[in-house]
Amino acid sequence: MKPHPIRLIWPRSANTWQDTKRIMNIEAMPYPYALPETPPALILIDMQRDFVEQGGFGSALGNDVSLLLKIVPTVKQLLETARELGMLVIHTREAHKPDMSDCPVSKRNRGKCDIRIGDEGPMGRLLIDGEVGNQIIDSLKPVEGEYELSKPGKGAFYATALDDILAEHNITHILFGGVTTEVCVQTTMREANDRGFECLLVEDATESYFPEFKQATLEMITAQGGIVGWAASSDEVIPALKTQYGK
Ligand code: C5J
Repeated sequence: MKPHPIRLIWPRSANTWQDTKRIMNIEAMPYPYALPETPPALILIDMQRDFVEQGGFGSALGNDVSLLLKIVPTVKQLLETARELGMLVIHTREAHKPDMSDCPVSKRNRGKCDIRIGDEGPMGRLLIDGEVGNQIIDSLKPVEGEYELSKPGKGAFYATALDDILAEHNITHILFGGVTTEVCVQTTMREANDRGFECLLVEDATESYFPEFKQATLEMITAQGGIVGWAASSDEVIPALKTQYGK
């Protein structure tokens, strides 16, 4: 894969406390999350059939996908709120090019499964752009004005335009949902935190095939004074967003 060109990047300055008029706080762990004057972005990670439905990559790895399906109504509520309030919405899909030139051999070979990334499964080739299994599930399909990013890595910043999109929209705060909590969601949140974004994970809008890993992730990101960011439930997040940004 072509290496990312070296760019001289200075820390963001737009999200210092002086720049941000705080009106509304969200009750969160480890302490209240202060919403900025202009709406945060919502990033929904990999709500694609490959992970959430039977016959995709997740089930090929031997996971029980029903756990992930349970969060769909909450993710939908969050998405509808973001749409109603005109928030920037970004959907990601973990996807490789059909020629798999962006899939490291190490990634394809990992694990002891019968079918691997790029192999034909019940919903087409696993984790390949354009295949049925690679689509965002019907109930969360992106609409006009929303971004749909295909990402070859676990983190959504790696080899994508995410950083540029967020800068273009002057985003300083990001709300996260999606799957799986400890893999692509956590990786992306850590990448965002390092880039200076104020990140909050909506805890009932994310899920793992391993409930104990989800719990550990929530604890890890919020530990040490929110070393990666905040976590809050949609019951706290949605009303606060509506109060802060509703007409
Ligand atoms: C995984 C993801 N678990 N979206 N991908 O391989 O978390």
